[in-house]
Amino acid sequence: MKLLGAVASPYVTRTLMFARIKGVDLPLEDVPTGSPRSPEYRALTPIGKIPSLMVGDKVLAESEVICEYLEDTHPEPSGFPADPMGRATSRLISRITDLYIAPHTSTLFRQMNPANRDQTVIDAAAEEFAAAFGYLEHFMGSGPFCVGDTPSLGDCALAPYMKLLKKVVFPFFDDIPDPTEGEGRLAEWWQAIQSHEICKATVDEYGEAVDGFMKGMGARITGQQPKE
Ligand SMILES: N[C@@H](CCC(=O)N[C@@H](CS)C(=O)NCC(=O)O)C(=O)O
Repeated sequence: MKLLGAVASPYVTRTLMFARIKGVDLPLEDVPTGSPRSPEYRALTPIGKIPSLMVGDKVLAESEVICEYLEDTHPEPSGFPADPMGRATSRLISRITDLYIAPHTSTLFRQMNPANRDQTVIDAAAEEFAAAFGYLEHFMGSGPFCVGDTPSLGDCALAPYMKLLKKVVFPFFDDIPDPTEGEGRLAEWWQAIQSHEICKATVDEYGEAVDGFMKGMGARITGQQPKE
């Protein structure tokens, strides 16, 4: 079994973090020819996105589905809370990340360069982020992690995305404050991620990959250096 993709993807990082907190050995390999758009990779998964999981001659796509497969094939230790409502809540945090945070991150990625900015797009994204952070705080259970005192799927989905926002959104857009700073539930949650050895190491590894990606893009995409 091996994971295809690159660490610079928050979805690849989700899967790696989930495997690591479960103690599952999951080697990571680049996709054939290095491009998810290549015909070689599309022959494996026509979705053409990373990650994918190769198990023998079978291929699975979609980070969430891959995590569920790892859970089914390696049930102990579980990557989910013990009770049904806790498990559902962990999945819900992951869902909120994908449905209400991820789309607005890619929108803002195209607005980083002040020379090409459309303030109405930024205002709309700022409202969506504020709403999404509210959804997370509303549904997160008693912490300090998304649900309870150990990390689970929701943490693995949200933590890389929060790191991405810390790299490409909060430093560039004053209207979108970092909800992990201060006193709220997301601040408590981020502290928990930072104090968990595997979560922190995996998120830091992802952050370095994002730095490398941004360096490669340079001023072409940002038009500026981040403020921090
Ligand atoms: N819903 C997918 C999203 C995966 C995804 O968007 N991956 C991006 C990298 S972050 C990708 O492979 N993009 C390649 C492309 O669009 O050509 C998942 O959870 O696995």
